[in-house]
Amino acid sequence: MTLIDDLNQIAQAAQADLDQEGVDLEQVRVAYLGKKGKITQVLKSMKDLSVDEKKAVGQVGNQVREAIQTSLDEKKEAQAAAALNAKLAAETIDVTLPGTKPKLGNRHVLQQIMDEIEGHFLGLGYQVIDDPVDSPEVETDEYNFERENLPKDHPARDMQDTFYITPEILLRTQTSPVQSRALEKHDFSKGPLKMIAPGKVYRRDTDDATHSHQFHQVEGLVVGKNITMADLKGTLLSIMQELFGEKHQIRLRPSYFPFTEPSVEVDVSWDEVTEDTKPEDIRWIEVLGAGMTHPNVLKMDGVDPEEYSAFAFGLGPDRFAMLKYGVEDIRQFYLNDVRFLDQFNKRGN
Ligand code: FA5
Repeated sequence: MTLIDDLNQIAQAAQADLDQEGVDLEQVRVAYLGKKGKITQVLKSMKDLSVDEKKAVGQVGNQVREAIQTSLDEKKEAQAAAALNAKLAAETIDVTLPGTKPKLGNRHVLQQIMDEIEGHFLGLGYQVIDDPVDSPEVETDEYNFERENLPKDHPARDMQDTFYITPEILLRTQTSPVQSRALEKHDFSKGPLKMIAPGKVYRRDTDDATHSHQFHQVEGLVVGKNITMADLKGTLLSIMQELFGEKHQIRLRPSYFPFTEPSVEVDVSWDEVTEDTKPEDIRWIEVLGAGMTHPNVLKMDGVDPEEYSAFAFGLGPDRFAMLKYGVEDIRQFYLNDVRFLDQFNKRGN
């Protein structure tokens, strides 16, 4: 067998190797074309041949080398293309599959109630004060208590103990201080003051099913000429019927707040009240405090009580939400449990 036959056999063997599935191209290259590869070995044994024979064998050797190299290159390209195709096939997107719906945020149930209250009072021509400058949660003792007719030694302060930052600066216990802040800025030559102030308040109450150390209030204040208790009652009836339904009634009971005189506690009927309902059958639930603003408070805010009168109220949206939706524990509103909050998702997403 001649060296040329050897070379042709090597060419066939290389091709056979390259045709194998999943062949390692680098291994084939080293085995056939490498320094110690099969072609080099054949060419090394040429030394005993004549010059013409050497030329002929050398030529075939080069041809075989080139043929193997070309096959290797082709195979390399084919392998790369196959790898790319496999990757593309694996990454195919099935556009007919249902998409993943992004979860949209939703207004908190307490915010929903406050927005409802706000909407009602905006309709009655009230201004809404809820910015941190005119309705700050960090208040002074003066605005939170003293201007509300609660001097430092007043026993009624016990009902609203709070978190103090300094002896004079505290977290507000009620939205009532916004009354004084609004009155200071109000220009009566432009008409009466009608405002509500929704916001967060804080008390050193121990958390339980009906108390939270941080909760919400919506303050209301109307100051003008000839404002009477009848205006207060009509206003409160309108907001209660907005929140609980047209057929619900309210009841005013005498109460005490240092900043109103007379003061009332307001109950709303749990069930609808019709002409046939007997008064003794109505179940009443206490929902807010209100009253005619004390002359001292008006005086401290620079308003002449001989000329102007006023009513004020402070309601708790947390308790409203509990009543409206039958929530038995106020703490549910503050746990941030999405399963609970989703029940009030009006968008249904
Ligand atoms: C006040 O805070 C008065 N400033 C209300 C007021 C304003 C009266 C203007 C007259 C004129 P009171 O402490 O009762 O009052 O609180 C008002 C409402 O806040 C309560 O009816 C209740 O709904 C809610 N509330 C009070 N304490 C808590 C608490 N710890 N957790 C949740 N809600 C509370």
